[in-house]
Amino acid sequence: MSGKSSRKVLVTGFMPFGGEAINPSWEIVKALPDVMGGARLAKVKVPVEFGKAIEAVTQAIDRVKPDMVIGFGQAGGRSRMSVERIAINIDDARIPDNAGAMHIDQPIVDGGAAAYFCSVPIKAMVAAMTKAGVPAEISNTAGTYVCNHLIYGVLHHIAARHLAIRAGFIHVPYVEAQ
Ligand code: PCA
Repeated sequence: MSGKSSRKVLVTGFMPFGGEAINPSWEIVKALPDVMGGARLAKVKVPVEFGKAIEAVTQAIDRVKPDMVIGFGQAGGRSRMSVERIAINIDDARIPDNAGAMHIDQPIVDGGAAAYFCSVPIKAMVAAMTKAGVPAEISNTAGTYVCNHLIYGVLHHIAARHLAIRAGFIHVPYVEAQ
């Protein structure tokens, strides 16, 4: 397989957490076709665990060598698709992760940048979703739990290695079943 001209997008969704039976972020990713808009999609189901989440996705980045990474995560309290602008270098959990770890006021990367901006066109993404009839908004915080942790870790991995990869993240509301 040469795959020379075909772009690759790594899409990620999370496992259920916090006592839920499903995570809509993975339901979305699972439902996506393997080829979309001329790009080949590679999918990763990410554990809701500090550390392991970053490992799962950065290992997939090194294996797949995508042009773009788009992560999805559940944000129960939100009513629209939230396109995240930024990830900050802090874990401050309200509930333990799926391995029982509870990070409080803990940097994700010691001595790392305070924050990284997502490198996808967030306003164009919101406009495209809105035009398609999907309620969407820009979000200026991805929280301080495993989603922010993952975005920060991925953007740090890309920056530290000077990779030509754009990365973004979308928080999605609960589905009706929840
Ligand atoms: N949402 C959580 C972690 C996993 C998920 O789907 C969050 O917003 O941090």
